[in-house]
Amino acid sequence: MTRIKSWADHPTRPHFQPPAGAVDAHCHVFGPERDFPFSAKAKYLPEDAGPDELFALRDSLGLSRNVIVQASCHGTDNGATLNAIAKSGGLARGVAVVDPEISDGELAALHAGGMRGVRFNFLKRLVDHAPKDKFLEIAGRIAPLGWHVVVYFEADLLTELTPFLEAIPTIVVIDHLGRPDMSEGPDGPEMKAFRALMDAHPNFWTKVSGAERLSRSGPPFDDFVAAVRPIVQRYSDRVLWGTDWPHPNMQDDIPDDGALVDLIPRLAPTVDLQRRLLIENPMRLYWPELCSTASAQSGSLEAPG
Ligand code: 0GY
Repeated sequence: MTRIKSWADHPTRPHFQPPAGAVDAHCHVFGPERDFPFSAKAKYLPEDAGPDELFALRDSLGLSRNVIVQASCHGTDNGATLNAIAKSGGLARGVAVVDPEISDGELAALHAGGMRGVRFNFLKRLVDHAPKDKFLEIAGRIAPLGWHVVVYFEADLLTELTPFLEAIPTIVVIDHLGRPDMSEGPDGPEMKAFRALMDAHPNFWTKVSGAERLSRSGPPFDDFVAAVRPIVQRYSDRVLWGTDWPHPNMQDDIPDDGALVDLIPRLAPTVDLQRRLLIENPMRLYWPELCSTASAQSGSLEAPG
């Protein structure tokens, strides 16, 4: 397999200045392969995109923290993600992918290493198996740690997966809005079905990310903005935003990360919405110890530590 380079070396500097403390709540690291080889089951082989590059991007975009999601090319060996978290000086946390047979001791070690969630991936092009019964067992075991579940699926699976999602006892974060078809506008059938799911389940959150994957119209992603701005408004206390750097698997139309940051004020047009999306919501989920009880309810934060 040829190794894929899926990110731009010199993204533009965004015009939008994120508020101090803004969190990129969906990004990945790849390798470095010499220290953290890719899984034998990987469906794509990326070039190295390690913590140094991730943190340089964070700084150049004006962001403050990262939530690093274990990428499928590393399977259930979370070493590369843990390495990046360890190098972040407290400015990164993570979402793990775990084997159903993982021991309690290994889960505790992941927690100590900064993991705060597990990801269940249902994309057939990325994983061979997605055993719902095993996933529910894992969900039951991570709940006492205060973790949540991140799920990645495409819109054609939404109906079939709903009973499974409803059985998860934690917050459920849906990656990239469950990948709806946006070509029919904000009220297309898949957007409507997604909103109905969010309406019915107050413990479901979503990431308003992936414009570069979901948009049919391409930059400046007007169709994505039209479909997603109402989502940010309606579920303002349970939305997250992320770059998705280094954009796994993308080979054509590699996005400009600066342009993705410039989508933020179009998705979240007020300072209050931007603060929830970029700071309060991700901090509650990933750095709850920095949010006091009273302020977690009112939405304000302790000084970052
Ligand atoms: C994403 C999307 C993708 C890949 C992965 O773990 C992964 O490999 O998540 C994808 O190919 O759609 O959010 O990173």
